[in-house]
Amino acid sequence: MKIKSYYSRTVEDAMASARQELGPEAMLLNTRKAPAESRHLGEYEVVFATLAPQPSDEDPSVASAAGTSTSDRLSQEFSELKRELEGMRRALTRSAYAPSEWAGVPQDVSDAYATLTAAEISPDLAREIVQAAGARLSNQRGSSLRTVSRGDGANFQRALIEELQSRFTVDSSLGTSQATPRIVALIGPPGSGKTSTLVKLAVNYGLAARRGVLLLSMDTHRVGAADQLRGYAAILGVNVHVAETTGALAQTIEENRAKELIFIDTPGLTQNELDDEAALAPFLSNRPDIDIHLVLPASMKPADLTRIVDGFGVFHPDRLLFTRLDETGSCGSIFNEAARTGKPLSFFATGQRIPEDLEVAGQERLLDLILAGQGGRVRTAA
Ligand SMILES: Nc1nc2c(ncn2[C@@H]2O[C@H](COP(=O)(O)OP(=O)(O)OP(=O)(O)O)[C@@H](O)[C@H]2O)c(=O)[nH]1
Ligand SMILES: [Mg+2]
Repeated sequence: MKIKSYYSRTVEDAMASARQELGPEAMLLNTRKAPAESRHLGEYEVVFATLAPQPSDEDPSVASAAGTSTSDRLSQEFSELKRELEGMRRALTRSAYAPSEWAGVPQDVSDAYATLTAAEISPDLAREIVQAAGARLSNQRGSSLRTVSRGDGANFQRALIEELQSRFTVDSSLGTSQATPRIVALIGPPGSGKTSTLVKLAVNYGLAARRGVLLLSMDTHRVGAADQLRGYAAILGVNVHVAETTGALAQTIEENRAKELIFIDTPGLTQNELDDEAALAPFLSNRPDIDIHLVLPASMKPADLTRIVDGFGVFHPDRLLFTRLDETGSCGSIFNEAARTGKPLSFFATGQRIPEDLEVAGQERLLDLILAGQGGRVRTAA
């Protein structure tokens, strides 16, 4: 294997030289700002590996980092690779932005775009946010990002946080009014974490506060689904009812008006099954006293998530509740959906432990997760 570095004014130019010389099979190992000692060769360095040895290059802008390939050399390259991974991700994302749009734009601004897209905030939304943050800073809507002066880094980042915060809301109250019983239904795709989150909520907001709690299961689809809830209920010493029909559900609610909190578990529905559930969606969405939380895995691909959120629109969910935050490093899709739908975020589930792995959804928490890609340089304002 041969490892070779290419230097140029931009990442794109360096990559073009490498591809031209090494061909399409060459593997990109690293992209970074060139270290000070080799900055004279070009501002950016891209490192490629090829299996076949390549003829040496006379071009002074191209420096060979190969030499005889020893294991020391390789391990050095790989530890370097690890350290530079975050920088590479940002540099590559930055290079996805149209060069004409970026020309003259300060690094803080392009870094912000890179961080947002690396967190999987959709590119269009990320661009809009970065532009709006620039406009916020200069207080002129539609003004160019180039008007953000280079010394404005901290102010720009503050404007960025304000802009992000202005685009989504959080609300972790349970129920649609303070009147009791407060009734909460969890809906969502199969396996998204509805039942376990429902139990976490029942423990944290019912049992821990010594409130009268009733668990209701509409999940008669899957073999053993209601038993799963019964099992938890038995451990917790809480009542559980299984309702086969929406009529039975309504009746059980009426019979339990003395309870303070009623949690309704529903079957996990695929896109195809959404249409089959003719009765459940209109029933829930026509009951203003039922607070409907759409339970979604944060680890899902953004496009799939959008499709699922749209599919569950027939239920008119009141809030979005995200699970599996522990399983993903990119929480931008939570932001995408909260911003796109305007629905408040209610809770975050962060693991399998019941009842511990549940948090109220916090604006600052989500921004921390999204901006963590900036290596801690951007923190949410205290
Ligand atoms: N890592 C992780 N696992 C979770 C989280 N929430 C739930 N799970 C796990 O996901 C699996 C499915 O959880 P359930 O609560 O049964 O999901 P569900 O939405 O009720 O599933 P269906 O009723 O089949 O649609 C279980 O193994 C849970 O322990 C979370 O926040 N993080
Ligand atoms: Mg379930």
